[in-house]
Amino acid sequence: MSRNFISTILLSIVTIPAIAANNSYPLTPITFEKVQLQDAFWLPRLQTQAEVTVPFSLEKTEPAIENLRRCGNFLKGRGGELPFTHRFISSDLYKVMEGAAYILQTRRDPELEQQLDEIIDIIGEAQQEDGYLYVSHICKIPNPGEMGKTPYSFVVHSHELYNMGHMYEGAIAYYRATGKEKWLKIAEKNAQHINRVFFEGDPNYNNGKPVMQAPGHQELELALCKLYVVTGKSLYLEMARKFLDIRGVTYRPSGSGTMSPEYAQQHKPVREQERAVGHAVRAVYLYTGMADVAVLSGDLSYTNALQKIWHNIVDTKMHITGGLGAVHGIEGFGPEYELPNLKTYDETCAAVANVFFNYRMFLLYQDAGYFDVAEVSLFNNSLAGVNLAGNKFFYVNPLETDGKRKFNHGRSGRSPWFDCACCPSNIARLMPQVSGYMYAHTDNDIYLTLYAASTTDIPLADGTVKIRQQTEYPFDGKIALTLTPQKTQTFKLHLRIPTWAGADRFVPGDLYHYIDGQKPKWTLSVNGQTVTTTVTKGFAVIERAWKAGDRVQLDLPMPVRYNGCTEQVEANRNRLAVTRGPLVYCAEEIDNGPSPVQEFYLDKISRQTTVHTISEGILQGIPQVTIAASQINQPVTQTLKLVPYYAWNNRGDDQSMIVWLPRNAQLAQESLATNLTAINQYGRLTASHTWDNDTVKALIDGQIPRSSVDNDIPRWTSWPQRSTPQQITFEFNQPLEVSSVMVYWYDDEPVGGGVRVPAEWSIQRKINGSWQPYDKYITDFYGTSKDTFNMVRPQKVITCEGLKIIIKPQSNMAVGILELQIETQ
Ligand code: FUB
Ligand code: ZN
Repeated sequence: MSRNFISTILLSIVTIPAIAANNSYPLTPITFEKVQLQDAFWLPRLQTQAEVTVPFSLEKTEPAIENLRRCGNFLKGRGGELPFTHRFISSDLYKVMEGAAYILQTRRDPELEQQLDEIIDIIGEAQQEDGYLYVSHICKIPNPGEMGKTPYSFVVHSHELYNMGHMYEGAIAYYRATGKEKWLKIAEKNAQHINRVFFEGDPNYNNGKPVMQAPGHQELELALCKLYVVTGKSLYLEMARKFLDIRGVTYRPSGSGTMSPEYAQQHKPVREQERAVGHAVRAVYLYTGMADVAVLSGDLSYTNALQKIWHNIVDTKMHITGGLGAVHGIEGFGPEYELPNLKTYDETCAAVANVFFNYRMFLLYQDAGYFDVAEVSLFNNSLAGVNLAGNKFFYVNPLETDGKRKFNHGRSGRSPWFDCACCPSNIARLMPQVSGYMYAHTDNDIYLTLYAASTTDIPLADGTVKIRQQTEYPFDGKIALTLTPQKTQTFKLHLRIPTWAGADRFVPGDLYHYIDGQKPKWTLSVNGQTVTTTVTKGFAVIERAWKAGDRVQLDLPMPVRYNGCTEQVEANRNRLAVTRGPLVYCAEEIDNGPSPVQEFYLDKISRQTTVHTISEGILQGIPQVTIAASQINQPVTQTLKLVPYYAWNNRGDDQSMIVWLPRNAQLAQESLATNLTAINQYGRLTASHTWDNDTVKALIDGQIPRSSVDNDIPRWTSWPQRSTPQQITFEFNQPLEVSSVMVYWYDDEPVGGGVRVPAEWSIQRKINGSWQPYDKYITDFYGTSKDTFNMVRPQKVITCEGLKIIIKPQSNMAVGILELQIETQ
């Protein structure tokens, strides 16, 4: 951390007591619906959001609607099918509805509004009289598993409270968009029920004793804060506070993996936490909620912990893309400096949460350093979560791939949806909010944070100031402003000078630093006159009597920069990453092939970089960077083309990609070897039965199917055995550390055959000579989706001597597999 930043943090601490006085963030954002975008970066994405992502996502969440419908039918005694088992599918629907409501806040769309009204009616019918709303328990579905046997009996994993948090956020957004109260009332009824059950005691739950346990998956805390703000009812803020204060106090799991005390941040009372641990989304939602409660309640005792945790993240646990939660097994934070590239997890939701958390920290401390982290996370990891067309998503966001690894829950590219669809639904609600991150103010200060061509009105104490901003940010750093106060008016204009625009680093924290020695100088002028000003808390501040038509020009040069990483991160030793402005760049095979991009290395750093705007195709309008690079087995220097990380994987899935480029040939050679080594060291492979025309070896022949009815590649099937359970058994040559199993089912329904995806399946693993349950990761499924790999990860990586796939066919059908991949550490 640079000295500057530490001192600004200390300064911020001094300014905090102001919050206690009025219990709101010291900075008030201009909310997204009050900012009119004219820009070429966000505006098209928001259009795609409204026209593709939200309608598409509403369609994809139809099963969640159906489950709520069945629940309503059950409650009204109408009979019908029971809901299918899922702990939190309704949360995905609520998040998509939240995104839809934000769209309704910016433009009228009677059809969308009606669609939402219909879903809200269904939600209303699925709520019990007492306010409880959790489909599976209301309908008493058999085998509730991790939901616990009865309501609130397994709060650490049931997601009952997580679902409701997302419902409140959706309800509030819809209320703000339409003024209609129905959904908000459903939310309030639920919140009051939760208060009774958790803090007072309700005879119908937990034998009448208050449950007094914090949500296993945080979210409710921050949602209760929003409910408090919109309704003004202090009960909700008190509840949020109580949930924070009992965390790690009234209940602490004592197992390992998803039952470890750290997994859901229950290892210590929240004020005593100092490091980011456990499941990343849970953690960062918690920190976001803590910031809200601290501010709204005026109790700043949470902020000490937040600052320490923030440093722990940016100094040791954040990828250069702003990605958090590098470790697969727990979808979470690993030890300090464990930041792999190829095998990182970096769930899209965690990056989105990183934006939410850092934006709150910025509003609290008015320090641009926090905003800089939010910006990097937004432009890089978060945006990479969705394709440019708006209908395919990354759950997992690696910083390198060989094009073959099925890292994204069974795919080597983005997926149209997931059984666990938290990430697409988070994208659906994040995007429409982005213009709300552009301007903030106090009575006498205007803050410009995320630059974008836009206009807005800022209400200061002495009158409203109209601002017109012209820029091509983030592709160009020239920002031109025209200010029109109602009358000549004195105020301070704060312009963010991002960390990336300085000489030493791309993003706050100790992990990454520029290594190219460039010292670009930003400039600032008012009405054509250069202004020299100091930077305070990351902002250039101009205070003067502003009059209508005053022009401000900020020029943030955007040279191509080379970044090194602290030596403690093993994966980045002797490697460089290229950035430009707030964007991280990566090399993709499609621009540099036919060889994998792992062949390139940067033994010399050339200043001769070029930037040119791509003129056609899906990446049209995006600046491509070209640098000089060496290539294995090539005697002369080559050029390497790079595109922004957020735009990768828009031109085909099976392409290699790399962010951290090796600095020498040996390292390039080694990464190539690691990436391309076959992961199949399977040993002996047998099946309970194989049809004469098929072969069990097809499972591991490396031929990736084009679809589940791909009849052009070898397969294994149990034909003609119909309805008979089957087993596939691997006996490894030596014990392997298995980190996932992926199955691509064969299904010949389209051609009238008798093989179908199974009714169900499971895995066992062999440890010390005996077959034991695989103990799958808590939010993974034994999927039976067609046309994709179905990936199931273990709760934690365990060395085993073999694996058994146990398959139960559908009635009167055989089963088949086209390809099976076992990923090892
Ligand atoms: O548990 C709900 C969501 O599913 C989490 O936030 C994600 O990490 C995924 O596990
Ligand atoms: Zn997610």
